Amino acid sequence: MPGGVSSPVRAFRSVGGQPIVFDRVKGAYAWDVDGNRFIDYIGSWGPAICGHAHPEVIAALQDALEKGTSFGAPSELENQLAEMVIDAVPSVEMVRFVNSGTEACMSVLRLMRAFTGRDKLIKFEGCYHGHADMFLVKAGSGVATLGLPDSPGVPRSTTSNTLTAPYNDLEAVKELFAENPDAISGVILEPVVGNAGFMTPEPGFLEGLRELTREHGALLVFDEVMSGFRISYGGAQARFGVTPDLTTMGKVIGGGLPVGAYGGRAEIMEMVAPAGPMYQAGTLSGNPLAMTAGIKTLELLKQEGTYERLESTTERLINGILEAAKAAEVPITGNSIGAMFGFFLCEGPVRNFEDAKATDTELFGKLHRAMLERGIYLAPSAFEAGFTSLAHSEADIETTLKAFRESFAAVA
Ligand code: KE4
Repeated sequence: MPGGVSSPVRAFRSVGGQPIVFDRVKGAYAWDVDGNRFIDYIGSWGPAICGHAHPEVIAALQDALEKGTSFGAPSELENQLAEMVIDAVPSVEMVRFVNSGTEACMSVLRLMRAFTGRDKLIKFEGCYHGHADMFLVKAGSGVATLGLPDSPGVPRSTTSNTLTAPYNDLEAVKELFAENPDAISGVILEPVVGNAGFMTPEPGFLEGLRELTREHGALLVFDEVMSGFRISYGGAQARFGVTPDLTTMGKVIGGGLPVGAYGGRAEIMEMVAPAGPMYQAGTLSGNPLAMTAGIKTLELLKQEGTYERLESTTERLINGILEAAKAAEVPITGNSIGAMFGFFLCEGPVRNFEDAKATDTELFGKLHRAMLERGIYLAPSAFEAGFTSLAHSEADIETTLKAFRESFAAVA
């Protein structure tokens, strides 16, 4: 396998050392093939928000397995999960399930273009919307991690319609609209960024984009593949009170099985085949196992007090990390929202991807290895976020913060 992995960021290229090969996961923990246990702050990059292999999710899957693994036909399950997503996410009146966040984002771009009849789109530097060609322009996540100048194999003709602006920069977006009158189908962004490291929207940024897109007859699209059901049960859009026209989702809504989804205003979604002419299809879309895991996961998340608990766990963690770095006089800036957190090893503030690049990636690599040695598994890149779950206990957080204190002292 290229690089020995199924996805680039797992190869530890930017932090050095050999990747850990997992044998099994449970709750907040992962065990490698040698039996070493780690407290896991990646959680499969988002899906494991209830804790890995939650007993109720596993039990529901066991029951579903008895009834087969794939129908290739409508099932009640996909309707049930669709209703839960529609009830939870303010912008979603209608939803289509696919098999990954990449598929959700490439489909939503086709829909943006079909609905407006316009070809251009605006994305933000450092944001990652999966690996479809049109989005591989100044992308985040693994593209940033590996320091790739985007990617070979992507024809100029494919990305010539992709315009980019710095995150949190409304003026830059205004200029793009002025330079491209009636040509921009919409603006897509991570409303809370987890792929350039962790960045939050400045007050007024999301609201400003909502106004600008409306003014120019363009669509506002929130890519909530990572933030969905993690920032709050209704995602970042519910938390910040800004409702986009379309939303992409993934990760959490599949409870760890392959899933993606895109949804939004019925008037727009009615264009999707077979209701409308915009084609998009998938053999395993809406498959009963992913739907079952997603339904059970959302049922667990919907319970009273879930997000308060996730928020307080994550705040304790990030505040402890900042204190540990300061005690070792290591420059750091960071914060958290909901069950997502992140930090940059630089003075900060980090408002956009340019600022994020000031982070000391070499020092991050040393910190990452020092934490691994102490049994703590962090994202193997300075340009990713951290993920907590309902399974991370107070004791786990204390163990983690002790490891950070020792590691910062060791690498300072
Ligand atoms: P997938 O195709 O990987 O399911 O989703 C793509 C995607 C789209 N949008 C956002 C906001 C995302 O965070 C992602 C995927 N996130 C990365 C983590 N940085 C997945 C991890 C990986 O690539 O291995």
